[in-house]
Amino acid sequence: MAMVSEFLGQLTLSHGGGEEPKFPTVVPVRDFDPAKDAARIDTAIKTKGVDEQTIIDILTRRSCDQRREIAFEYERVAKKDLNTALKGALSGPLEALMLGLMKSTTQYDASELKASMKGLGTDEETLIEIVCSRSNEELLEIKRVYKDLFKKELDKDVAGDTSGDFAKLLLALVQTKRDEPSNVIDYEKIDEDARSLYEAGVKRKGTDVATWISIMSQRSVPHLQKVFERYKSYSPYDMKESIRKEVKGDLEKSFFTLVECFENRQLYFANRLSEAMKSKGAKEKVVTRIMVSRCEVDLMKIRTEFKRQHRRSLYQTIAEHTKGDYQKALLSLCGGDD
Ligand SMILES: [Ca+2]
Repeated sequence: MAMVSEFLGQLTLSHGGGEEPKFPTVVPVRDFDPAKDAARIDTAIKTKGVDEQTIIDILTRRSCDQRREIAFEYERVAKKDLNTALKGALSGPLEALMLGLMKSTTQYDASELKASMKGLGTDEETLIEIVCSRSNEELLEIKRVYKDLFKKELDKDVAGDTSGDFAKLLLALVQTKRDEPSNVIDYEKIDEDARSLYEAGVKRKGTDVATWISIMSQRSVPHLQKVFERYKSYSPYDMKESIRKEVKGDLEKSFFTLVECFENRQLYFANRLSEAMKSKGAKEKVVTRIMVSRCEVDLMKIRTEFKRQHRRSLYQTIAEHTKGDYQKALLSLCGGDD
């Protein structure tokens, strides 16, 4: 009984109100039969050599809520947890991808953040990607789920794992103080922020990073888009060039990611996918993370940006740079060629 209520609780948690419109490639399947899916997965796992194709066909073509229902049915029939069974049956990047799919988008983001800070050292690249690319709403949810899952506050973990201005920027973002977009365009404020960004950076010796952080972590995205336009009337360098000139290392990467996402978040993900796949030995971690975390959010739009920017479709690029069952799973999440 405890299991049922926990399961229902999770189902309701995954529905937030008033969020941004979604452009998923993975949507609920019609005529859904979780018991049948669970039985097919059970057979696939028990098959000698494992029938990966069936597992991929089912789990990459069901919504997150449906995957949860399948997991529930599976546990009822097989008397074992589906995650554990998948871990035993699969390996390598396919295993990581499938286990990622068994989490909600928010749980997945929270777990990726946790993993990026676990143990000695920090995976700054992952930390920057998630903290700087997620919307205020997404970050609010991630913080809540992070605390739920790990019994710790996200900001405390971030503070413990980073330092200096880089830490200050990430913490300011994690505090989720960003204004909601307003219907009224405040031209005075746009001008004032543009001038402040210029005076705090390109205009002076050194950089007043605190001013950059406060503007970039507190203003709404549509406001900032106009600020960066206005910024060009003060500075000979645009905002991204100014970041390159003024700051270095993880701080530079973070500000750069932020501005890229303010301008066009789906293009940022498209470019990151392209880079990760072109890099030697395809950075599977990055590819998996973006495909799993965006397939029920905006992967359809990422596909459009990908094709526009790189002249090749995401589908063709995945087909070219990855292989085996992992490739089949990625192509299925991608959802089609463009
Ligand atoms: Ca300067």
